[in-house]
Amino acid sequence: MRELGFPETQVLQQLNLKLERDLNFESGRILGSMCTLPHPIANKVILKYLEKNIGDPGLCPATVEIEQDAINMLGDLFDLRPAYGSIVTGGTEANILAFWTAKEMAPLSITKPEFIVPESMHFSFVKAEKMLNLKLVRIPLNHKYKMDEKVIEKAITENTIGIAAVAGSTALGMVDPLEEIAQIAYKYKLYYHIDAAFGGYVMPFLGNTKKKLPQLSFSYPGISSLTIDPHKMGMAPIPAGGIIYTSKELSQKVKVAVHYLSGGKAAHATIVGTRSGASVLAVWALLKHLGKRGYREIVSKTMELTDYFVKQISKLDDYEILIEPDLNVVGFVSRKYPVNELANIIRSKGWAVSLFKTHIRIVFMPHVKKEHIDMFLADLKGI
Ligand code: 0PR
Repeated sequence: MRELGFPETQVLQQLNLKLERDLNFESGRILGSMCTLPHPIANKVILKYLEKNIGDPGLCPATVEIEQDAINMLGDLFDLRPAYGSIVTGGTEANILAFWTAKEMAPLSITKPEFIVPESMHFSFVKAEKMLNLKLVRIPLNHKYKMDEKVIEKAITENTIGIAAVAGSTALGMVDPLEEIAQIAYKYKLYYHIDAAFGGYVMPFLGNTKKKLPQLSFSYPGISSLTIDPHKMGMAPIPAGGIIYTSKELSQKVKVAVHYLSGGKAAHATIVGTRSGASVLAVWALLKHLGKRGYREIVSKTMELTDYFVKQISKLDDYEILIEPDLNVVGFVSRKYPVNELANIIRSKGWAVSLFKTHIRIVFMPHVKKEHIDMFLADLKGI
């Protein structure tokens, strides 16, 4: 580090120059990300309230109230009134919190806790497994890339403490049979967590599309918690995740008390300590500004583009989609090249796509437009 700093303009110029190599969403080249260009209102809110630390809640009681309001608006999307929880750093923190809560809820007699999870789980579950000393019991996916409830029931042992399902899987955006799994969780009195980090901001806004998806609703009994990420389809800047619990008791299970804060005594129910109040306010502002109609419009455009891509790629002899998508995520393969070779070729043409063992993943986020997809399809034809 230099003794004497550079002038501001020079530092900003240096950054500009250094960052030229990074991709940006506006280029339309990022086809494999679950994040997107944040909505302008969120950026304004973030800039204005950047200093707020909701980790010292007594300093910002109004922000605390607004967080509760945002959680209630999110809960309301899934028929949960009132809702409990926090705006956190992302899906990883939310999922870890859910597993931690489940562990705290489990009978003390269970010394080797097991959690039933889908093979399609996000790798944050593995982080939770390691941190919390759990054993994940992986349920293989059926031909629709979903968990089968009958297999789940067979996997339950005396050590099982919970079941997790996914609503919008990382690899293919598939939705597990949520209600059937809830029935099992209810029957065996198990904690049931739904990872809707991606699907949470999509499923309530699908409207009258022909997609026949399971209902994501707290109106049926059995659900304990839900991950829903504003920094994915919620249009919020990073970091913004959400954890929602069905009861106050669950939302307080991992609370740690703190006595000395400048705003007075508090209790943290999140993993991070110092926490962005601005992120919380941005999530609230987006929900208020976009409303259901605004999110419905965003989701309907991304779904239209998804359908367009599926139709167009099906016309190409050399390619095949893995499965008809549930949400705005599509997996495809080539008949000519193994999938990793195909990814290399696509990437060499300047497209950022995700590579899974079985397929290439495209996520039709709001920054992806038809002209980008047409260019992408043209490149695919040429391979
Ligand atoms: N649950 C699901 C179903 C997810 O897909 C993800 C992340 C998480 C939880 C964890 O969320 P955080 O990353 O917010 O902690 N899914 C994306 C993925 O793995 C994350 C991502 C986003 C990766 C943008 C790359 C990227 O460019 O694809």
